[in-house]
Amino acid sequence: MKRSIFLLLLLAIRAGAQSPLFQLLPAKETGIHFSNDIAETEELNVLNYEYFYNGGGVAVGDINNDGLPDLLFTANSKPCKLYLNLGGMKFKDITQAAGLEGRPNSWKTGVTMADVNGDGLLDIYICYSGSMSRFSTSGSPSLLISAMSTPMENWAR
Ligand SMILES: [Ca+2]
Ligand SMILES: [Ca+2]
Repeated sequence: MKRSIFLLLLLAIRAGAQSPLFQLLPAKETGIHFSNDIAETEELNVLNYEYFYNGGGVAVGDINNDGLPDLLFTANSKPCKLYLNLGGMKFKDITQAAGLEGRPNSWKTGVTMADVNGDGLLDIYICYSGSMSRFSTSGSPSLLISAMSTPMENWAR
């Protein structure tokens, strides 16, 4: 009896080890082209700017209430990217249509989606780091309340 339980356990462990939980999908299949590339310079680096390695982020939320989770990526110094989930692991870049590139010349440290004002629509909260006055202007976190109340169906076209 002990031997058969041991064999069953061994088979279960082995079977689990052979099937990965996640599979990497290429960007050309998903439509998601995003990378948080950070370029150090003599002026802009962690010695001169303590938030240099803080940031970038991803928020998941159903911004058009179609039951499919949509994705918003923030990069430290590059524009944000908002992707509408088309289903079947296919996404459409709707960043420009949504006007969510983020502030130019700013340092983004994260993003989240939540219904902050309780109107039943997701709100997007993009966080900017402290002052980068030596490099550019920055400001307080951005809260886009009910930005999704604008016609999302137009963005999906
Ligand atoms: Ca959706
Ligand atoms: Ca809301």
